[in-house]
Amino acid sequence: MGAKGGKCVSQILRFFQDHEPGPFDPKEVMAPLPGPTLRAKLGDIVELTFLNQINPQHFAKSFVLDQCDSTTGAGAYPKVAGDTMPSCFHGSITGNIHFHGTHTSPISTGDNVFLQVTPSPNGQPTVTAASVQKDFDAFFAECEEKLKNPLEQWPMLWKDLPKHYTDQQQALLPADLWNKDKEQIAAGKWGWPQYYVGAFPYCFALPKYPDAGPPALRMGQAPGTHWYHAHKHGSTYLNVANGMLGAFIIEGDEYDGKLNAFYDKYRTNTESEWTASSRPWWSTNLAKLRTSSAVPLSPPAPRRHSQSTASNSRR
Ligand SMILES: [Cu+2]
Repeated sequence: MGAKGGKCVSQILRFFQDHEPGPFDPKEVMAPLPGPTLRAKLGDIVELTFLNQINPQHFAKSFVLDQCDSTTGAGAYPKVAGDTMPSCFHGSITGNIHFHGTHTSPISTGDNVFLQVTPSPNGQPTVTAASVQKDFDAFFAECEEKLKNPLEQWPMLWKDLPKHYTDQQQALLPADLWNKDKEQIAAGKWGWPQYYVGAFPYCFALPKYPDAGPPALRMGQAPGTHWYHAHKHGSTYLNVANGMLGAFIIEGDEYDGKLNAFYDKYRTNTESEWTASSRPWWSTNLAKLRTSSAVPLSPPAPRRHSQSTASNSRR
């Protein structure tokens, strides 16, 4: 995250174990884990690759346009609950990210809660981090250039995204979804396509208000402990209740700057690893605790459906 420093590592964000409605063993259903903590500084440009690697074949009735998600069998949703469109869970195998507390654009690749990133079709994650990396690297590089001016709004048009990626999206999207995207594309800068398959590149600035000189901005990003969560309308509750959220810490220069200046003495690199000679007493004790603990501190392995950043469920 950010134009400089910081190294991203992959991690299982969450999983959800489905079960048919009716009796089930609660021991079989483990508590979901929240997502990774994101950390950035004022003035940074946030670049995130959002992946949806759900197998849609496990949730065949979870994404039919303008219809409630449904399950079969006794106690089936939505019949037993009596829910009807639009007041029901719908589109729960699609996802997006909403960034709470960000002073940023609510459209295009910013804090856009209208996006619906669907899984790759046919049960195979054909759109992967590797398959989009080249396109997204090029996009992020251009985004960093454009957003150097904090008043710039970019991207605004479908053609601002890499052509290889948009061609692939057009080929993969089912006709009903692509037709909706086409209407938005035709609206030019007043529209932004809603539907994607497999992956979406988030890129937006955390604008820093200049203390001195003529202000280009009238407001800027506030430092703080913010948060993010999945915000697909129709399944936000389901997503968030299952752990699709995390902390988003945005550091400022003043308070955080002073703390960083102090702790940097103990850090060997930007990953916050401690030097052996100057390791604080509590980090040594933490290492002991980790090795002697009877309860594993690492999260349990996902059991049936794992994915990077999206939700699915039957109930
Ligand atoms: Cu929210």
